[in-house]
Amino acid sequence: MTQIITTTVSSKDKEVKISRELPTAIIGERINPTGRKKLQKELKEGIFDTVKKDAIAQVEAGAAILDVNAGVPGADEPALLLKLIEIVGAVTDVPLCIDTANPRALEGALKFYKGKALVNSVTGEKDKLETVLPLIKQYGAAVIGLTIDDDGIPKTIDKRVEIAGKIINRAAQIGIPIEDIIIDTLAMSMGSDDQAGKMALDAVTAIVETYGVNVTMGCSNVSFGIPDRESINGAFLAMAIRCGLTCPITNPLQEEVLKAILAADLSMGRDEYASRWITFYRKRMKKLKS
Ligand code: THG
Repeated sequence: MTQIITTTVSSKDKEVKISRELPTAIIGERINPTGRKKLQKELKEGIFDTVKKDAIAQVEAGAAILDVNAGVPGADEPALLLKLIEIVGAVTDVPLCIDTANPRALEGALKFYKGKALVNSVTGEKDKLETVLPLIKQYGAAVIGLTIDDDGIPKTIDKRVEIAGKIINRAAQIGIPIEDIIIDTLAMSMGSDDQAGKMALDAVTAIVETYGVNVTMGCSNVSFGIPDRESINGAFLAMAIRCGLTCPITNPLQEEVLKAILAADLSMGRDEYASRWITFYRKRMKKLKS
């Protein structure tokens, strides 16, 4: 029997639980300037209209957590990250996933954030383990562990399982419990490698069987460079949920994505009386009529 592990994250006012017995916890990916020229320009000029709009829309669509990334080339990332946390926290009440590779930005954000944050991310690389995990412990946060190490992205499932184990063990050594670790099995583009999707799905199954941990993936990555991305993202998400994915980083504003997640939850027996599906359907009907 695979273990059920519950991860809890929170904002000032709201707690979110992540587990395979609960509906999928969507981590909204939109507040990320990577590849969004218009958002990059706004953030550089100190304009936050798109951020506010995207934050509100993602939560309305069903995001349980919002990923916040301030990686604008040439900008002061530590300062911008604090600003984004402040602004998103003012217009929504969901917990945040702090997405940065900059240790100084991370520490500032953890100091500033009110609640139990989810940090995105640590890897199995030696220097990352030694800089990020102590901050997770100090601030009582939860963390996403990417299955990458000093040798790069592993080519086999076994190696991904091994790196996940290394992160979990190192965390345990400094007193971070396993429920505060969410493993990311790395969804890469199927446009550049047609085996990347299957690899990620098999890795989810293996990691869940081995450690029982909660699992995330940046699910929109799988469709880079292929037409009709929404359909691909939706099918991949539904299958990944069957394999044990509990908190995808994705875009709930894409209707096919949201429908796939809700239908997968219902099919997995995690939507009592189909009430979440029916609520979504009614909202959609109302919107179509207005
Ligand atoms: N794992 C973890 N964190 C991650 C990723 C991951 N964070 C970043 C990324 N991958 C997940 N977030 C996104 C955000 C946007 C897109 C994909 C993944 C995306 N953007 C459109 C594009 O580039 O074509 C542009 C957006 C727009 O203009 O609307 O697809 O794997 N832990």
